[in-house]
Amino acid sequence: MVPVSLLWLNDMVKNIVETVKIEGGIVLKNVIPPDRASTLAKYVLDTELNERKNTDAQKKSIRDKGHRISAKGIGSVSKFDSILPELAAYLSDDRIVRAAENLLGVNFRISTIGGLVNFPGNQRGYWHSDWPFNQTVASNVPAPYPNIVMHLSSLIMLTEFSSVTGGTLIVPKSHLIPNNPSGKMDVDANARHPNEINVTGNPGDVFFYDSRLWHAVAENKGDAPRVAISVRYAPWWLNLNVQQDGHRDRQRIVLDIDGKDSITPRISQYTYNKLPEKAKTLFTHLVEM
Ligand SMILES: O=C(O)CCC(=O)C(=O)O
Repeated sequence: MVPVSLLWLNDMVKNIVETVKIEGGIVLKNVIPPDRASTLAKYVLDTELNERKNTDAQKKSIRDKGHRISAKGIGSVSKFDSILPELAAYLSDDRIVRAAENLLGVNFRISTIGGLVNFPGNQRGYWHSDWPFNQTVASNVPAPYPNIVMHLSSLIMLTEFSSVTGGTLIVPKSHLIPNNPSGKMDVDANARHPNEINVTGNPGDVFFYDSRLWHAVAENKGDAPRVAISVRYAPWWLNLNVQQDGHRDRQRIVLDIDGKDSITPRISQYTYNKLPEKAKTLFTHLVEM
């Protein structure tokens, strides 16, 4: 007989998969215990401050090439080595792994991890879909793209997401449109959308969505930073080399045309060895060679 807990998980995974397919995304509750979410938020805030000089220089160099990146009042983090074993345990939550496997197929893997700090009074961002559908990025899937789940995104909420704190703005069901406002289309990327809503949730919840879903940074009207970690998932067959520093695919497809890109840092063998066993396959391709 199948244990009741497995039946419950099967139903839950079915609901996640269906909701992502129909609505474009879903909030998964309590992926991280609230006290650990608050410790991880502190890590992201401290690391943002340490990395700020470098990050600002990188963003400036991208803007100097004429590309649009980020919005005023947004900080980011790219290094997670010291917290990766803990984070990886949450990322291999059964609900996420089973839903991602269902949507992307076996051997799916992590494409990027990034920390996000939206400071009070930050600027609203532009409507876009995530890589590889963001048309401002050199390594994009050109619109009109086919109706296939090709990449998944998630936002781990480390502080509260609400209409006050700047919970991400989304347009439900927009993942079914074969284009997004980061490219040429008849929708103003900077304007309010009649169907927009804020993603809401508590520290430790995760917004899990099809990367095609239109979304934008919302204004944080609160008095404390809104902190999140963005984690994205790719099927085994999607070329992630374009995000690898020093790889010839990145050189040809991105750098040779002065295109906009982003780099996914590699992880050390030492950090990889410390990851929980069930999370390792998500990271194997990122281990330093
Ligand atoms: O910080 C947010 O609410 C949205 C982040 C975002 O736009 C992204 O990760 O692409």
